[in-house]
Amino acid sequence: MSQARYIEAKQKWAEKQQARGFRPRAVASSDRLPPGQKLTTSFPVLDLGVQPEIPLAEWRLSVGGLVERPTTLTWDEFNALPQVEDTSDFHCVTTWSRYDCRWSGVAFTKLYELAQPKPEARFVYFTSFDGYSTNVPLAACLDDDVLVATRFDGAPLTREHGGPARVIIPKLYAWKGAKFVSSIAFLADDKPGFWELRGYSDTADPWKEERYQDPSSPPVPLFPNPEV
Ligand SMILES: Nc1nc2c(c(=O)[nH]1)N[C@H]1C(S)=C(S)[C@@H](COP(=O)(O)O)O[C@H]1N2
Ligand SMILES: [Mo]
Repeated sequence: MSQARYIEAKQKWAEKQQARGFRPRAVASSDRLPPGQKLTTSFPVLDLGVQPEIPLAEWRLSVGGLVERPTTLTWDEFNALPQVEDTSDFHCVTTWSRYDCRWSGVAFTKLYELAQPKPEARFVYFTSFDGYSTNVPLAACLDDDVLVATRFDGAPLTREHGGPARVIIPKLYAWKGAKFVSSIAFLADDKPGFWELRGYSDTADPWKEERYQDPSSPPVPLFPNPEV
């Protein structure tokens, strides 16, 4: 499927669910699997039809926006930061979940500490090398299981799963974790990302089944997303 048709199909799906008045299911299926999810042991690949190839010598991660110390890290500088490992479950909005994903990389809180966000910063906007973007409330990024991961299950992160580096936010649906991440911006106001502009939830809590925007809430302003 072409990229445009894939995006259109996924957007139509979200619109249909919204039009139907999608309502979260009341009960989780177990204490580990969020409601409406099915467990898989495979690891599906979801992207926009592009898996950008970024030579490590050219890779940069910029951390900026409302911060005291805007920073751009090279691959070597990034890898010289303290490394952490965390095992977490992965929940995709298209209803598959995968347990026990072992990620390692740099804790989001470490990047937060380096850049020193100003008190006005309340949202985080991630941008990727494939033109993807996603927005997350800052509070949700400050859990100690949130990482910019460069390794998965003990091996360097493959390109199909978002290498050289991707964001992992285990407590939210996986679209909130930008693969091929290139920049992290701290913002005062929320700014919808790629799927959030196309009907997906802003907050994306899998336990509350926040898959789509609530049709009764005001629509997200459809300003053109400059990254795409
Ligand atoms: N840059 C980028 N990040 C992305 C996506 C994407 O298309 N591009 N898809 C998101 C979605 S919808 C999911 S479910 C996960 C999929 O990660 P995986 O391909 O490693 O399973 O990445 C998320 N991050
Ligand atoms: Mo997804």
